[in-house]
Amino acid sequence: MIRTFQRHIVRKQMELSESLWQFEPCSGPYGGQRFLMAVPGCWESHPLFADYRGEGIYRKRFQAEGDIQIECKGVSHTAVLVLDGKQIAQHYNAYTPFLVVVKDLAKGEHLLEIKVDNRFHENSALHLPNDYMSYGGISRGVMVEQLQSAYFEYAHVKTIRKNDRWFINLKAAISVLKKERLRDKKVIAKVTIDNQTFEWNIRIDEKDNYELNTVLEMEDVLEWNPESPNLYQMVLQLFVEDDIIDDLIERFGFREVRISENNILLNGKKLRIKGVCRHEDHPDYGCALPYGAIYHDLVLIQQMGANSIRTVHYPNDEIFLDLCDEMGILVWEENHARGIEEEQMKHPLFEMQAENVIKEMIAAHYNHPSIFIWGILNECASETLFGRECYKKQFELIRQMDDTRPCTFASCKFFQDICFDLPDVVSCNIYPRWYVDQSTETYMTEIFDWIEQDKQGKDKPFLVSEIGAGAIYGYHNQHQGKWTEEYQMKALNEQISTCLQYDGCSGVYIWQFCDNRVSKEWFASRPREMNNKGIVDEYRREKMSYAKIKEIYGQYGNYFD
Ligand code: ADA
Repeated sequence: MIRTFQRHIVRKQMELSESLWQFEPCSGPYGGQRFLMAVPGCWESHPLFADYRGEGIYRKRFQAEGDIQIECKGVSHTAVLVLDGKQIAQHYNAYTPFLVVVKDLAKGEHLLEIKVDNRFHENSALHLPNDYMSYGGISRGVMVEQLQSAYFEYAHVKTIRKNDRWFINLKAAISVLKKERLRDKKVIAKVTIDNQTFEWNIRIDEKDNYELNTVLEMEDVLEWNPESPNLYQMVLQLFVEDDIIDDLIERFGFREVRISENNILLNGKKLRIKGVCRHEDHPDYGCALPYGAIYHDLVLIQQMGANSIRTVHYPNDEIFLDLCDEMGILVWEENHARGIEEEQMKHPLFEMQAENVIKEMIAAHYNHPSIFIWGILNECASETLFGRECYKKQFELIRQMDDTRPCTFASCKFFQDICFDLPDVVSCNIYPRWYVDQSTETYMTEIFDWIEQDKQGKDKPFLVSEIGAGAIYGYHNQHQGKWTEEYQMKALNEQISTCLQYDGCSGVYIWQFCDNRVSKEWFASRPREMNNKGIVDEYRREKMSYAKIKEIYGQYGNYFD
């Protein structure tokens, strides 16, 4: 499964995932042997490779002819694509999609090989030993699509609210593969939204790419919000004379996110965030959670009264985003980085790799109404001048690509941070009662006082982007000390209640939804090689905190007024 709705009726698609591929590890005790491996999936889900860090080759045969596009939604974490023995693409980073167009294939069977690498190699500036696991494998869907002489590359919909009227700004791109077949022909792209249609006449000349940019006013709009997540479809069809040669279906929602003074407004109302941070992680599936397991997480989260998820610390699978769109869950989506210090940010490939994640993330996820904010560079060197330059450049890039959403970063450098003037929303990761032996009230007051003095982040909305405490599922002791379920529950009770009542705080993200595996090269002080601050454990069994959070979140609505 690639998405939760059909994206093409005319364009022929073939999913290569949701099937077994041949897998050959390149090293280790099974190096050179062949196995069957589920795609999408992580090789860690196979008992023989539960701890394999290295390279592996996946192979799949398929039938095709002519011009095709191969899209990988995510390969963890470095991929080299080889088709019929010839390298056609290379991609770094587990968490963003990439595609390659291959022209003039002969009719018949073709062999796709994907060489995957999950080692922390010297060319990897973002995948590092860390407080989460960098798994190995083709962890998201793979699709082959048959292309005609021209096709839709993308369509982005921006919804604009002006004096209670709704407009959409549509940007779509067409790519031409065979100009000679289209020259002097009537080429029309037809866009249908609801019952409005718009036609765009294209004169094919020497160019390979054509861009449409138009604004349409929409009547009787049903807004998207967490209470009523109304979704609309936009159908794009490409005609040559009277034949339809390509199509693209996109889904979006009418909603506006705006910052006003120190509030985040959703369709004009002051939003209160009751959130959780969530890693894509499960002992049975690694980072490749199937649709049903993602849905299960979202139901647990929503039933607990949360209205938002922060995708720590990387962009998530589009199935997750589709479900959030449908279920009305607000998403803080962030680029890939966690705790990268100045020295590591100076890695010669850091800037390019981080920017690529931003570019691929925004291009692919632009239309999801659930995403209400972009986050970058969690807990990186925002206390240094070099770090500041990186934050600045990345925010500029985001704003250039998307001026409809605010942006932020989660800082742990407050009291030294020199970047709070850069984001639209100031966010801090805080751990009173866990790493810091202070009450939440005292700690929050110190931070607010510092922001007031520092002035850079003053008068901006403020979010607690992480707060929490560890607990091992089923662990109790007489004194209810750290790592017991009781301690976690007591700490979270105080932390969350304080944040939600704190004047000037727009909301809170609990660290974290479920326990997650950490890379063993990093494990630090983590029992079980897991980050145990989940309010459910890795199998989604509720710790005592879950019911407590449900009680607290249940007392607060989605808005401040
Ligand atoms: C950080 C970090 C998380 C996690 C957390 C913790 O704030 O952003 O990824 O490591 O701390 O559990 O300590």
